[in-house]
Amino acid sequence: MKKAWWKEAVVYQIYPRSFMDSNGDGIGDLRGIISKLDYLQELGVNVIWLCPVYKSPNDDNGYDISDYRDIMTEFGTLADWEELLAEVHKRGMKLIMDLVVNHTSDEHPWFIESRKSRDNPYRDYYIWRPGKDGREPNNWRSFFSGSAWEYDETTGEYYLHLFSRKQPDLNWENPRLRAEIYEMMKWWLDKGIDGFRMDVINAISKVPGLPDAPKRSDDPYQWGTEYFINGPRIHEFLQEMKREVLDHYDIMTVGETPFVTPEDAIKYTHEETGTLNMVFQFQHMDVDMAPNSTKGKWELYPWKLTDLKKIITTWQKELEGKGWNSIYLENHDQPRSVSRFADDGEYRVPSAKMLATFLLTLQGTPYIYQGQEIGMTNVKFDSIEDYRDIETLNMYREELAKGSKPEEILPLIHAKGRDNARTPMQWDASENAGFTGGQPWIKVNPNYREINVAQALMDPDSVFHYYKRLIRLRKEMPVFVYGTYDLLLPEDEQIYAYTRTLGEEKLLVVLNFSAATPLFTMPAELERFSQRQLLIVNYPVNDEESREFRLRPYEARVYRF
Ligand code: ISL
Ligand code: CA
Repeated sequence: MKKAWWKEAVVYQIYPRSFMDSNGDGIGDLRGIISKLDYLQELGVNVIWLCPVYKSPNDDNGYDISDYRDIMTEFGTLADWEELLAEVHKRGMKLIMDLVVNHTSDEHPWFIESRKSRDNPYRDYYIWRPGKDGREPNNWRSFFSGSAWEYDETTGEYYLHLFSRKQPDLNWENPRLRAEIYEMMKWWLDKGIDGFRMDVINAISKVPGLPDAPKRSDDPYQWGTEYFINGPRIHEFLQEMKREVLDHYDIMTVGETPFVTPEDAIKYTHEETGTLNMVFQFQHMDVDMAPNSTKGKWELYPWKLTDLKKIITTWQKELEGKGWNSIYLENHDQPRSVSRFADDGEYRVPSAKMLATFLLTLQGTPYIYQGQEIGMTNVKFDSIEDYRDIETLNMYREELAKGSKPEEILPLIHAKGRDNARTPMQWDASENAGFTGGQPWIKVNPNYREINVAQALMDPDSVFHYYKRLIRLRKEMPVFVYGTYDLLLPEDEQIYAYTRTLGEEKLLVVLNFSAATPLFTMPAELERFSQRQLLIVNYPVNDEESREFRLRPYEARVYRF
């Protein structure tokens, strides 16, 4: 397997709006991030992925961009950003930027032009269609509820928006648009950034004709994913982008690619023929979604450890030696992993450490989302007034209109809402968690007095220090990065165990995903090793040498043979 710096890296994701506010306006900003770089350096991460910081009217918190070459007013200036980049590099870390090119804001100058007339030179930068029988051009549903089309009075046509109506989709069929995107990418790369995370990049090629989606429910609008996910020209577009832009820089690229299978992912990330270094797949994020659900993520479903194992193992084995995995358990769109996959109450600390062990011992590049390193949890606001996320608010309105009651919808938001990940970073026990001196744009999680960075730094047994130790181990031992993954105990509903093998070196990872105390027996195949050493564990141990032991709730151990 080829070595690469981006395979050995540990990435830390920053959602700037919620990270650190430097000027008391309640909104995180670039100077706030700069003030916390020493903290990230101490954690030991090598790469920072910055969610969008470009000019934006913030309909979707920066994923609706109105100027690709400037910084959002609330976050600071281009000069602040230049300083951030320099300070990141000074500490031996790298910076990757979010690239959102499936759509822009409707306030982007291209769209302002595009909507003016049917023969405007920018008309074809977006996807315009006449209505059909007095309705939308097709029945596609938007990811953020309702139709994916918006009628525009000026020209009497509709434009496509897979996300909010303030996020019109760009028309990648247009070579002039593509050339502009590549120029913009080079502009940032020439400033010295170290790569891109590419937002919904596998949605940029749509099936010509934009056919209606099959009717799978009573809803007037249906998921049309088969007509724009991994669309007909996607690999052609990415090959062109690679040739024009990516190949000319030593960078890392990660595509956000919902709905991909391992087979698709190999096409994107293949060592020889692929275009991206790795992709974010979503199959493990769907483990708690009802199968064949027409409601998508909002239909809750009790997940099983054996299902999670199947998904992860398939990805580990299928990509082995061909492509490369990205490993994540949470991000700005997902609930907190400790609340979702383990226990955020009594066993929060061992749970968060167990999940850290999982994240950092799989084959692939691990991504830590801000706050994960201190075991931040989901939040349960009692009122919809306290929520900010457009996806959540649109779903709430749509469900109310269908007749659901608030007390039926709120539990779904508590479990799956994106704001779970967007409450402010908890820095200390002072008011508003030390995030801001003013009114935060979204309320802090009330548990900040117990769960915060100041506490975590002081306590040698904290989740933070555990992450730090794991990151160091991963840096010291190539088997963590390059070792082959092999699953043990495929049928066990409590214990997730696997080995990693590189030449003569072997790791054994044992994770208890339950509050019970199951018995673990060392696999016979490991008995031929004369020596073993416990590298890291999330509880005090005195049975290091035993062949058989009971795991405590959410216990995690990594042995080296
Ligand atoms: O957030 C989701 C589920 O709650 C996903 O369906 C998400 O919309 C999808 O993965 C695309 O996400 C990305 O693009 C969106 C933006 O809202 C997300 O924050 C971003 O990660 C539109 O730009
Ligand atoms: Ca601010």
